[in-house]
Amino acid sequence: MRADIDKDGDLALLVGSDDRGIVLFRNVGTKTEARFAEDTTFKLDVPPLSAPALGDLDGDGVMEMIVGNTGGGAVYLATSRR
Ligand SMILES: [Ca+2]
Ligand SMILES: [Ca+2]
Repeated sequence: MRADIDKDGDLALLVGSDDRGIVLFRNVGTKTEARFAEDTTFKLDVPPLSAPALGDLDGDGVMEMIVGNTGGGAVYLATSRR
């Protein structure tokens, strides 16, 4: 899925993997000519074969993440304002 997770105006990719949790690819190109590179500092341990989804579930203007997985469960990850 694509989202502007760092609010700098360009989109990043959050991708579920089979054994590496959620992998983040940041746009290291431009807004009009995107080029994605993995952010190896991003670590999010979730069950195998997970799939992320982002949305503002509680309407506070900050996105939360829900991660579905093959076990039929889901992990809810809340963000916080700083
Ligand atoms: Ca961004
Ligand atoms: Ca929210």
